[in-house]
Amino acid sequence: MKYMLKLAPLAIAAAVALTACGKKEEPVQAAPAKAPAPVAAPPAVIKIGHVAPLTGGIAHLGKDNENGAKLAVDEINAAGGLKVGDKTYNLELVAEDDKADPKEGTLAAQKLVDAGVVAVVGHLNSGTTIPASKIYSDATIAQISPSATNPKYTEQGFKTAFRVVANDNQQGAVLANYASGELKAKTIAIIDDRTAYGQGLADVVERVAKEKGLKVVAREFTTDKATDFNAILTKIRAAKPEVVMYGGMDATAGPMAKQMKQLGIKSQFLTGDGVCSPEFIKLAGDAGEGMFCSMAGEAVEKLAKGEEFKTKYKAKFNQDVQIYSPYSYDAVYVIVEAIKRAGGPDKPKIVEEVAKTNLPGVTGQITFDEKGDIKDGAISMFVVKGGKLEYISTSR
Ligand code: ABU
Repeated sequence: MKYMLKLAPLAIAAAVALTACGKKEEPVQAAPAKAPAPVAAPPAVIKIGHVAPLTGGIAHLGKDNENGAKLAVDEINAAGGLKVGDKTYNLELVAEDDKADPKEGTLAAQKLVDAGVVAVVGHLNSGTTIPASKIYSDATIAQISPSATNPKYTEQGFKTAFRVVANDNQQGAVLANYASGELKAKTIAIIDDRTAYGQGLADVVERVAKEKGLKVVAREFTTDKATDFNAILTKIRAAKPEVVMYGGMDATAGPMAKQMKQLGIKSQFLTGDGVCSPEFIKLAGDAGEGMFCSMAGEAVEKLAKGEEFKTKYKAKFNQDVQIYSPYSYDAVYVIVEAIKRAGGPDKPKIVEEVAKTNLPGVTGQITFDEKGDIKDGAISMFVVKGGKLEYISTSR
């Protein structure tokens, strides 16, 4: 009886098969149970932060910086990821928008720290980079700005603060020397946008210009959100300067150049790196012709890997480099090489290793001094000619 009960389910299955198909079929044998195939663990992820203004008047520059970092991260992942010893990591770029606003900058920095990034590329503006640097310092996270040039950033004693561009002590001196030397000016008017960058750079230009014997015939200011400069430009026209220097960004310099032309101001327009972009030319139109501007680094097209970078960038993003994407690209590689030497994503060790960087980047050889400033920083001069930025010279 016990034996029959055991056979009963098999007999029923056979009968069902016969009824369904009209012919006798062999009962289906259950496959012997196999051990499940091992599932490959997903690769570990290392998060790198990027932060810049992605909204507002200079969002195009923030996106340019972010694109440079993204290009580096994507090419490392496409090549199989970051190999450290016997481990392989995928990189994830965690991008934040600081709106070019100091308060938003600290909020964005805290978000990146909370997200678990091991290092940060950013911020773009000196006005956000400086206040955010305390947050990264407290979290022992390496911060590499690809574009903030105000000297104060690396003068606070934070071991975590680095930049891959020259600073405004150097840039301001080059601009003042250019006004007095190449442009042979005896008088200069200076405008700034009251940001940490714009005002800081204008202050250095004013100091060095005076040392060179130039007469500062007007010192005016605006804001980084202004669109109408007629009141200050009218005062400047009355002072008849040979040169008008502006410490600010391309978003305001473009309309400023247009309004200078409308007011019949014939002075030579001279600006810093925040204006040295294709966007300035687009905004200023033919009023931008002849403007001289500086860049706080090498002219990328003059470097061995510069043209290759520009081609890769255009192919991926279908747009041209604005200013500092090659520098944010290099900043990612500085971090990646530091992670390798640190033996993994150990934040304090990464800080120590970033300080020891000696990397041949797209933007030149990258090493840092004891403050975190790039050693042997370069300032390049350009002029707008025929609707394009034309390289003039580089000084160190
Ligand atoms: N250096 C130009 C723009 C970024 C900044 O320093 O605010």
